[in-house]
Amino acid sequence: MTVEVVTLGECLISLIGAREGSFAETTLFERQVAGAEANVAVGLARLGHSVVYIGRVGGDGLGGVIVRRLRGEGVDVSQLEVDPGATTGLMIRERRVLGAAEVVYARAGSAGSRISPDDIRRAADQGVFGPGSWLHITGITPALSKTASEAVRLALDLADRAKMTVSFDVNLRRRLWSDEEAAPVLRPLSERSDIVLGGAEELAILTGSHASDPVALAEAVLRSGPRIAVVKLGAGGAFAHESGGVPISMPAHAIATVVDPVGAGDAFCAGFIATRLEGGDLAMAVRAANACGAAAVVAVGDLAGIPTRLELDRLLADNGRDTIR
Ligand code: KDG
Repeated sequence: MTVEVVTLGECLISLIGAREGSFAETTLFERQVAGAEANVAVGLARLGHSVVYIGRVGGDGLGGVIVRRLRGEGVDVSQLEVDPGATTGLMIRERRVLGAAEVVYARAGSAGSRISPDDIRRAADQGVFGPGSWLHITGITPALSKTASEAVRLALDLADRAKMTVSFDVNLRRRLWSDEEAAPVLRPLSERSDIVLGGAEELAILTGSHASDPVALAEAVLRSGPRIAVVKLGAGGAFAHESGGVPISMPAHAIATVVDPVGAGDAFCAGFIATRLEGGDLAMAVRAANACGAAAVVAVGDLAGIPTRLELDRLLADNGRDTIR
């Protein structure tokens, strides 16, 4: 099996408020597919790369929705197990135009949280971990359960052995664990990765640094082992530093309005990984990542805005035009 990217995690059903407003005022929710690593997988598939997703969904209709959606997007779901003993995890979220939108998880004991080293071994037996491939992990999976945390560590061991490139997106989820619980678990994962991506606050917690300045944060990441650090700055674009290289500060891809910010970081990772796989340098990768992140926030739902190859090429070539006639 030749695969460019392997990822693992929990894919969720996301119930998103159909209109802007608080939970108290929201009566209609739209059913969508979400989950950080699955979002990255879909992004990579849309950009033309082969990607295997390792995980578990419930033996309920909702698990079926996920399998069909990922398969339909071109993600290899041969390692996405349907677990009849558990239900599919849910993420319920309101949408707000003012202030932070609230998220409620219903995922404790979910099928996705039951991912274990056995799932990784099964995938490895199918030849999923091999030289030349890329492993993408996030800090969400280790928060889900002991077996999920072990699964991530085994995936890293196998990636090390196969000399795969490893990217790690911090994705701190405070509804799942505290900073004090997360930092000691995430730090060794980050230190063993080649590329670490995260928001400034996440990287400060990860590195134990008191800095908020992206330059200092990236340096702290590089000192701990990885060769590339990427600080995602949202509307401020991104800052990236590769050991021995010149640091890059890249403005965000301009957009008029943020419609739904959730999933932007995953689209960013997809654009970054895809460009590196295509031989692009750090600046090209960050530019594509910014464009993917911008595309993601102008549509409702994690997956809706992630660009296809054609859309990304247009965004990158776009000189401020608003219509293609
Ligand atoms: O990055 C978006 C994800 O946060 C969302 O899809 C759900 O993976 C998720 C999580 O655990 O928060």
